[in-house]
Amino acid sequence: MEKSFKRFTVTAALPYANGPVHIGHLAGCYIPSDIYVRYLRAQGKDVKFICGSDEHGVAITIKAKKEGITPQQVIDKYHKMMGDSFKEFGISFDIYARTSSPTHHETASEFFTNLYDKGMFQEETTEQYYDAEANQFLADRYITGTCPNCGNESAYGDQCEKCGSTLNPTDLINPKSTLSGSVPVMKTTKNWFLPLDRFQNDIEGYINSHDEWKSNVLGQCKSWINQGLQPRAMTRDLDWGVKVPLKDAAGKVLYVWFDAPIGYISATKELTPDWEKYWKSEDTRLIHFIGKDNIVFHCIIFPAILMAHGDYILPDNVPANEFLNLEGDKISTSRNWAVWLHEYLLDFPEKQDVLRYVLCANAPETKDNDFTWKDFQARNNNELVAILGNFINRVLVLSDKYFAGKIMPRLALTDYDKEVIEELKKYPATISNSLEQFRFREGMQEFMNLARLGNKYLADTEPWKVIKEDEQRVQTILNIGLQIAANLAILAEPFLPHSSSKLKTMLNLDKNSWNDAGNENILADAHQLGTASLLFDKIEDDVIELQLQKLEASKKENELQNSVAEAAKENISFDDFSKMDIRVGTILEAEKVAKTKKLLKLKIDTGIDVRTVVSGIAEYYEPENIIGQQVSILVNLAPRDIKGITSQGMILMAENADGSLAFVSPTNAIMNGGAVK
Ligand code: B3M
Ligand code: ZN
Repeated sequence: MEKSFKRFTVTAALPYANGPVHIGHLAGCYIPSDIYVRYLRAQGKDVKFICGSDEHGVAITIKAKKEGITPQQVIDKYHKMMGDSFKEFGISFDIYARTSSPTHHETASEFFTNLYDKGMFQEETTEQYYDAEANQFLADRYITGTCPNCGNESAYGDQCEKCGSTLNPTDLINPKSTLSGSVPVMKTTKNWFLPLDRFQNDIEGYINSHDEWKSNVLGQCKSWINQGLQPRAMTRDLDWGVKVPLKDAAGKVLYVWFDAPIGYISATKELTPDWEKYWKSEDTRLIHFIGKDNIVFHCIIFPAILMAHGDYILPDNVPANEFLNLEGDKISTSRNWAVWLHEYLLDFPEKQDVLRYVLCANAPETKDNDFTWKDFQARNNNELVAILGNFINRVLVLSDKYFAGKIMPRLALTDYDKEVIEELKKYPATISNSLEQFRFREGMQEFMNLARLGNKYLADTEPWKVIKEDEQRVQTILNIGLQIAANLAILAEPFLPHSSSKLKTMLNLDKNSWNDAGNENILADAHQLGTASLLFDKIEDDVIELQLQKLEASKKENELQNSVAEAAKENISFDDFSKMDIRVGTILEAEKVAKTKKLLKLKIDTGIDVRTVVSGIAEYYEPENIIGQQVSILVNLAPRDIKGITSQGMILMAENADGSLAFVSPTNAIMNGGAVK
């Protein structure tokens, strides 16, 4: 039985304020939620779209330590950055709040106190991992180790991001402190646990009553339930977060996954005095959009917290997406392997809809997917430009040319015209059907099919030829073409909001309701169109090349930062060392060794003599650029024959992470023959 709802509360996961927004966030959560909300609004539904920054938890304090600034500075920096880029991109939150706000601290505290007063928590003194060097308990991301379920060696103390399982620090194999790298010790501490085991039946009943949920979501929930729910600590020994509102709880804060989902509620409070009906009324439909790593927190832990409270409705659906990769590699903030939204907006101003289109067309709805710049270019050029943009442009330009941009009445209809009109009428319902089921790729595909229909209609009817003998027929053709364009303008809004409003301006159309679409009479006879302009333009190869180079550079940078030096060799005596006679010399001549790729033949002034050395550096230095360069040379290496040349000595080279080589040269000019010791 379909329940009918009076209003909607739609949330998008609160991103940690520890880095900018990237395309993985957009594809996983923010684009689908925004499409859905825009679709609801277009139907005149009462909806609140809630988001904000998640500003607590170890993710923030770790970032602060890394950047050498305070946690407050971290959240201020990234909260603003994320809020601004979401806005410019066109994610239409009704509020973008933050969990450091007083309203949130109060709301989360009250929630905890409410559960505490009801006796919902178990107070337990347990042994927790402690970093004796850093003097700190190691919660959540302060501890890493091997996941007992999948063997991932960098699982966190609260979660394995690889297999999605939720962990306790004591589950980790070979635990290690991320603060000092040391092996942690055990120390006793008191915390408050939510006995999830007591909710086993209720949660099971709840999940089982939602067999309409996406299968990736149900799969994770069921595996959790089957393992048996375990008590979970809702407090932490940390100093960053919402203070535990109890007397004997100094130095303790609420677990970030206790307070963060309550952030949806406090944000709604900040948005409207009417907030309660969006959270406590059975005729409100609560929907959480998230990425797959957040599934258990939204489908099991948060619902258990809401059940424990008792006054709140439960999530009615949690349409989680899988992950998006980038050029075949996992997106990673710490490795700087991402396309950052704020950078995209600088590099591609006015192209918000192109990214929305590509990320929706490629959304990881049922499995992980890959974003590539080549695909971005192809979808822009072959789909947005060639199909949608081309159709709109043709129909508008022809109308302008033949009828001065006026809608002419339809006259006699052919069977083909009637067929096309019948087709046209089906689109809103078809697209709705996909969107209601959270199948956004499919919905957008259908939308594009309507543009294809328009293109085909023009190609088949050829108004540019017919005009020569039958102007009345062209009136009809362009009328139908323009009605298709008007339908596209309305139906585009959830998917491509910027283009939708541009197109509405071109058509001089002020209809916004979804229900206005699906008919052939949107534009009345004699309606005057606005001026045509291009909806999309072609993206050239050099633009894509630049983005690829940017990624390549960040990959290199990373390799350098993350590569570990080889272990030291065995000790040697000073005597061993002093057997090597290393001198400073100057390169006098350099030339490529014929028929080799790597070798240069160098003439070096060693101060002792001028000698020839063959060196494998041709991939790193052009011969003409190194004349006059001072280098270090081992002069007492026995001469060797290389490609028929006698090489007398060896130039010392330093090796980089990627295997590339660079001279070891003095920083000041040194006399030739000066000893290196
Ligand atoms: N901040 C996790 C994340 O960004 C977390 C989501 C909270 S939603 C209430 O992946
Ligand atoms: Zn795992």
